[in-house]
Amino acid sequence: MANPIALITGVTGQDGAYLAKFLLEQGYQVHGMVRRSSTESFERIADVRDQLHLHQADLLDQLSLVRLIDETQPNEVYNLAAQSFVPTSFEQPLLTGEFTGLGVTRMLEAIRQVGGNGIRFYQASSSEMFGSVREEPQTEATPFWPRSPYGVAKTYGHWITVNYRESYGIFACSGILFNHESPLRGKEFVTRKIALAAARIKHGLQDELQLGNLDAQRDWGFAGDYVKAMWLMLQQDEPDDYVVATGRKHSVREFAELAFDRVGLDWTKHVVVDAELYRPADVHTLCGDAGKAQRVLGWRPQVSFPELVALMVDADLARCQGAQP
Ligand code: NAP
Ligand code: F7E
Repeated sequence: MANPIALITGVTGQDGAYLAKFLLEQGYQVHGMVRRSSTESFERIADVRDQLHLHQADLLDQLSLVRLIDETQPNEVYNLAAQSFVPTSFEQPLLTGEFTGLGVTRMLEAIRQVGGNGIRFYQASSSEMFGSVREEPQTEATPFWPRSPYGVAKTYGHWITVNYRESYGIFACSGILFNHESPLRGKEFVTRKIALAAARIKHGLQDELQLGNLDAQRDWGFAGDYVKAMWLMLQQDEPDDYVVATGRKHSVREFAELAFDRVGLDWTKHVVVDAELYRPADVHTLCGDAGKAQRVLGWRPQVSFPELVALMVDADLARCQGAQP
């Protein structure tokens, strides 16, 4: 039998890189959608780039998506591309709505027009949809109350995925993933920002780390574990929606304490709170119940919170070796 074909939008991002490597290991022919840029941003996929088929297209351009599906004829589409940074969504709410919200409809329409019902579709939904949480822990049945333009756009993307499944019989799944991190995480997200700063301070490259809301709590897992849940969703007999989480929450303060401990430093001597980094409306606490993913998919997270912090700090320590101030 021919190798299954997967198409990943957002292949240059954190999850795209982990998913591409995982699917290659499973024997897939992997296609990645990249947008045109004057400088390439392929660092995260550099080690597998020669095994990937990359195509230029953009979530804003319907025709490019139709052409992409037509050319690649995928069995599975993983829609990971989005404007994914919450603070930017307050600065650029319209663009975030276009990429992160309407972009999902454009992908689904391209599949419906070109691919019929044979293509399996994964939508990267987010715990940010729970926002001002109605209950704890959050499950697939917890009502949404998003607190940012990003969360609102993701909520739209979630429901349009459900709607295309119900209206047109597309095998469309929405993974409601809680925060997941790794050494490939973007430097602006709080975990990577802390890990990198702890490493740089240890190496004498900086002295201070400015953070916002230290009390915010998140259910943080490892991205390498979470991409397996995405794939498992598309291997089931029926499409459905799943929460993917560890079931444990920790504060930003705890993350900082552990990260600085890892390099033998006292975080209170280096972290400075900057009110500018507070959000117009923040999500104060998130904690997911992945019981359904465990029961139906047989999925469980493998990397614990202390292991995740250590993994990230150690990777940044290695990157900082020999760096100039
Ligand atoms: P990420 O590192 O920010 O990657 C986002 C990707 O989207 C990048 O490859 C980016 O390409 C691409 N992209 C953005 N706008 C695009 C456009 N207009 N056309 C084509 N590509 C575009 O995000 P991530 O952490 O890997 O997350 C993957 C997905 O899961 C996102 O949808 C995110 O919102 C969602 N999610 C993430 C988490 C998490 O904790 N990581 C949790 C829940 C849901 P460039 O390289 O060109 O910028
Ligand atoms: O913030 C607080 C901040 O930016 C986490 C995205 O992947 O996960 C991510 O969204 C918390 C917030 O992630 C700083 O106020 C304090 O409460 O790392 P973050 P996020 O907003 O939770 C969800 C699931 C997604 O779907 C998103 O795409 O940390 N915080 N001080 C800070 N946050 C940042 N970025 N920088 C700070 O200095």
